[in-house]
Amino acid sequence: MLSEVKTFQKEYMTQFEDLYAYSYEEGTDTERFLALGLLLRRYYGDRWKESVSEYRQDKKRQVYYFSMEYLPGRQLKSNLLNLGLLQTARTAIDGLGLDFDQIVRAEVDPALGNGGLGRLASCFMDSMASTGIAGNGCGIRYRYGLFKQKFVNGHQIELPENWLRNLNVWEVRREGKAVTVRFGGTVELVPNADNDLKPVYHNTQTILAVPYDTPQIGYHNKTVNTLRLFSAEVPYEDETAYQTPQERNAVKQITEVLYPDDSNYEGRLLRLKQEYFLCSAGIQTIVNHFKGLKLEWSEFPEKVAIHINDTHPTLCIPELMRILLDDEGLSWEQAWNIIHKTFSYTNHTILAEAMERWPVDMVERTLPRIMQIIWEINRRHYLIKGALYGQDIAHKTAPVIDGQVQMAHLAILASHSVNGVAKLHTEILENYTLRNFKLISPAKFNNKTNGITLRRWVMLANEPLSNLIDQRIGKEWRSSPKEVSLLKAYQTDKKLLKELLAVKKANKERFAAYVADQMNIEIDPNALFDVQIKRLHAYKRQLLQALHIIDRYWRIKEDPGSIQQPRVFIFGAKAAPSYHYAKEIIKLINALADLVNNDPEVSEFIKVVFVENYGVSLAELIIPSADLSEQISLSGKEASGTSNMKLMANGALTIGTLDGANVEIRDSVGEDNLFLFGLKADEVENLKASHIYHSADYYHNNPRIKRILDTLIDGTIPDIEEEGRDIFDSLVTYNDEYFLLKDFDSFVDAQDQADLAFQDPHEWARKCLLNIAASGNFSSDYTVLRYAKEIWKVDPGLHLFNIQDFS
Ligand code: 26V
Repeated sequence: MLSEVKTFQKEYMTQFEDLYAYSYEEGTDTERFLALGLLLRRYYGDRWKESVSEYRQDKKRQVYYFSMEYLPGRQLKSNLLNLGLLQTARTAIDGLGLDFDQIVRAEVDPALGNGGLGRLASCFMDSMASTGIAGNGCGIRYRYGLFKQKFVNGHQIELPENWLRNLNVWEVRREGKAVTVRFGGTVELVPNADNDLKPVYHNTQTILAVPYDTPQIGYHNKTVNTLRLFSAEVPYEDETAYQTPQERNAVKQITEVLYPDDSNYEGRLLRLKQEYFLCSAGIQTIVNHFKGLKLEWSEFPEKVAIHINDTHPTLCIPELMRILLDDEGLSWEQAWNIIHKTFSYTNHTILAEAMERWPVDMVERTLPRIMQIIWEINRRHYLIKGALYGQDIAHKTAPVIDGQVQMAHLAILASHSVNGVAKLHTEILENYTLRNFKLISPAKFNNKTNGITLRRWVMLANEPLSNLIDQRIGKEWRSSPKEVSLLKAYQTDKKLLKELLAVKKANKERFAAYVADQMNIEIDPNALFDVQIKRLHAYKRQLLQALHIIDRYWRIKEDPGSIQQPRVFIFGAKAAPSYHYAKEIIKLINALADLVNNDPEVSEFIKVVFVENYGVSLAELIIPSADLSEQISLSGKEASGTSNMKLMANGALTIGTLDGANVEIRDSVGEDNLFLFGLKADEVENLKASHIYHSADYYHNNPRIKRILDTLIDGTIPDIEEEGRDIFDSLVTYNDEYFLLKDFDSFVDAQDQADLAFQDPHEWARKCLLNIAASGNFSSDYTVLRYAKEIWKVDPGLHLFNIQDFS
């Protein structure tokens, strides 16, 4: 270790001086970070090369995970951990008189995603490498990530996120592997010498897709996979085609910025272009690789498994059809057969308003050949499925309905596997949302409950907890996550429970220091830290928590002493820029924070903290400090949730509805170790169908609710005239679409129980321990192993996993 540290220090100093021509002592933290990153490249370079060449030489079956979003977080510590170099690097860097943790924080956190879907993709990349699955990620190298969020007078303001302003040390530009992507123009089908129809293109625009590769390093194994992100550029040899700066800019526009997840999905031309750009570039890359293997086309599905993360990359399907038909001369039947064996699709949402649909004329204008292929898929669908199941079913499941391309329909029809992301979600898909598809192809449907990588979310985010676990049960849990359940045996071990509380306290102090420094708010680490961190959306019901805070406010005002347990309500959330209602909720919570935090009578018992610019790095700071995990979506709406798993793994107790993966969390940790409340999914459906819910009755008949809602419009909360009125109306006048008022009393009861439970630290710590012990079940290592076995049919590499572990 000592000589390793010395070598590392020497190499680091040389690396720094080579790069900047002065000593590391004079550098900035960013420079120190960049030198460290560049040094690391030498440590994984060989393994990366070997993994890639092994996959090629052995003609290994590979997975290609297509996602419009990735949220990898900072990569320095993660790469060091997986390489087994974390302690060496820390000792070496600190030994040079630098601050390792400060240097770590100088890395930018790439916000190339909106939320759960993007973070899941990154957990999967880490887990595929760590379980030795030959998995590649395909995505877009957005020039600007998701906007940077600022609060001005409590309102969300969006600023551009220029994440590439410094060198990105992890990526490698591979210009030599660039491919071209065609847009627009017209296409004519002309018979060739064999009398086959071949497309002839006129006036198309050609754009270069340049790949940037980032290594995905496996944990303590030899695997280094690749995340390939494509950037749109003007083709070098075709520069004359883009003469004006406007024309050249239009090309770069395609990968300029990530689209925010909007409450009401609206097809936008640029988004369609982005999606096709990713699909075409990725599929061409796969085809090029496959052609290098010199195999028959019929062997394509044996070598390639393509997974599409939600419907966003669905155009991969017609794009591969296009290449097989037009460039490779396969028949429709041969090509479709290959498609079907190759593709699988994950659904991440059942919200109807988020479903992707594209107007046929827009697709026609932008991607004329692709639209022809979609029409042919549609024609054959009616022919075959109509004959088998009748025209009504064929119509309801068609790829094109009412002049709109239905992305989900296309994805489901073409794929051999369609999965939901938690048990309840999959059941809802099968029985309601996608029931007609289940009818025509029952065997396609399956569930794969989401997971999280414990490496990032426990080992890196919560080193003190990880060390404590090591001390008790050894280190096996680090490569075999279910072994964390051995902790269960210690649930009555007073010493351990005390240590657990001490770790939590230290993490709370660390977050409190951040809040004091960044927001100038003092929070007490002895208070209960109550955390809700996720995209801002009406169905996730951040507003329910806001109403609960107002309730506490009045309880304290009216009867000081009625609330005994001090709490800090912590929020982190971004709202899509055009999602007006979500932004109003942000303003309400910020205004409420002003009211509560500045009222000495109240602030002793309630503090409200809405952190700015929530993302992966902030999550890593907040989650280890949480006591209570808010998972309070309206039952049936949250596909899975993954912050529920991260919080549980860090010893927070869940308060939640039986929604998404909360159901599995309940099953594995036991009903006594979380706080459940509210309507169940079937009760929500029945209530909706019966039309008997009148939210105004709750307002008029429940004095507590009336009091709270009046607070929104009577000036108690400063500066929310408009927002308060709109929110009031949504709950009273527009019948409370997400049943907040219906669930309110049961929510507050559960919150009061949580208060009570928190007052017995020993018992609370025992429940924390049981949550941590159950969290191994939610390792994304198991999730990807299930995908590998049941969907992708790929073998994990040599690794430490026991096959029983994930069955
Ligand atoms: C939606 C849309 C709508 C169309 C325009 C572009 C766009 C981009 C992103 C999104 C995000 C919605 C999908 C999503 O993040 N779903 C979440 O996926 C998590 C991982 O499976 C899951 O845990 C969450 O419950 C689910 O909301």
